[in-house]
Amino acid sequence: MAIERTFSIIKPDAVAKNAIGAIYARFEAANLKIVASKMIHMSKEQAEGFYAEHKERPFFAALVEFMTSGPVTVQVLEGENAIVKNREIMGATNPAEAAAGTLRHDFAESIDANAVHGSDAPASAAREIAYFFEDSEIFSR
Ligand code: RTP
Ligand code: MG
Repeated sequence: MAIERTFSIIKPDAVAKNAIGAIYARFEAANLKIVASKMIHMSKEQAEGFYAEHKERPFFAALVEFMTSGPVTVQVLEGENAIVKNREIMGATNPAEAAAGTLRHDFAESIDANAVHGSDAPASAAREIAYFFEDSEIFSR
């Protein structure tokens, strides 16, 4: 299996819960390496651009409002099968449906405030990494 990179966000709800370290520990326990990391507070324009694929969806305005409601951490995770592995660690979008032991089961409150984001495919991973990080900010190891 090839080494991949994926893009991850710890969303405002999980940052507010003081869960950054607990979530980073889950990534590391699954052999995903954090090769880039920073804390930001997204602007409305930044969040709208990031979620452009959802622009026509009924939840778009609420999603942008939530994602700009407080600081988040953005990170690049690297490892074997990183994109699918991270989605498994995260659990279902709706925490009520997320399996026990997943991040959304353990840290999320609702489908809106659902603790984490993770890229869903190689093309979106590449786009999302480039949206937040310069190549010089990523430290492959
Ligand atoms: P994410 O992009 O945040 O990793 O989550 P995802 O792939 O599991 O879900 P996606 O379909 O990409 O939706 C992005 C975010 O929009 C919110 N959402 N709300 N109310 C709703 O029906 C609804 N559906 C999606 C969620 O916060 C989801 O994470
Ligand atoms: Mg998504």
